[in-house]
Amino acid sequence: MQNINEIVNLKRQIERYNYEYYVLDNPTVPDVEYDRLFRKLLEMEKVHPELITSDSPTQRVGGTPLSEFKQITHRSPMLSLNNVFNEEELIDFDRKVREKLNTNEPVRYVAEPKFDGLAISIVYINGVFTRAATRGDGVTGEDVTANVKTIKSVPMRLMGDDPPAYLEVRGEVYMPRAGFEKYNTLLRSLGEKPLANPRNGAAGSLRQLNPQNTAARPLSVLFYTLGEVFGAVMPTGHYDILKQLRIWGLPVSSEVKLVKGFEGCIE
Ligand code: IWH
Repeated sequence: MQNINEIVNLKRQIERYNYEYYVLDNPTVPDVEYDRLFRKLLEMEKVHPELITSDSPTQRVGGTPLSEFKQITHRSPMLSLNNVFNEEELIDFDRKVREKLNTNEPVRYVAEPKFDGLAISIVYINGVFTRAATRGDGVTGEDVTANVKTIKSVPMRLMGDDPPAYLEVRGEVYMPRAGFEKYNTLLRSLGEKPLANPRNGAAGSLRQLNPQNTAARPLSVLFYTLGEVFGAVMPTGHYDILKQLRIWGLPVSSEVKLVKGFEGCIE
């Protein structure tokens, strides 16, 4: 009983430190203290293997190599975005939006960056990380659960007391520049072929059948939209949805702004 409580508290503490370090980019303890707690958890789980849960921070790199990826059909298709390349096309887009909304008022838009990585869908059931799939062709993707688990900025459990029964979030797995350069320096020193660019780096990293390989790559994630949600009342506006994702501890870009009309978009 005492052990259960201690393990539960250790797991929470370590995931909180992960969140501060990888999501907030603002650690509150020295690395050696984090390391000490992690080793303590490993030790306790070795003595009490029956207390190991799938969302334990020690289980992020547990997986044995797969022989292939399972296919997963998305509950709703993962569509791609349309582009505009100049002001005229943007004004045209805005006009169509206002026609559909039957309004002459300026529309409130959310301006945000588009990330160059790999689109991913993650399902949390009762707040626990359960499954991750690539976008694939938009209808069917690959089950990359074990690989995505190794990305430390992906929470294994949502924050807060009342998570949805079923939550699908969608975002982009990407390789930050600094990590990309560092990883290529390592590859070159080993006499291996460097990654062509960060996007290929991210895609190749998620396609590893051995999660240990994925764990060694510098990957990060930013969430930008919802898939299907059951058992929760979600905000209706996109901006408020992003705020809710942040409250759950999911990494969302901070370069997101509510703007007014096409002029706001251009600005
Ligand atoms: C020995 N790090 O991954 C060691 N400070 O809250 C342990 C941990 C880390 C390094 C070296 C670089 C990095 C630190 C924290 C949390 C997670 C994590 C922290």
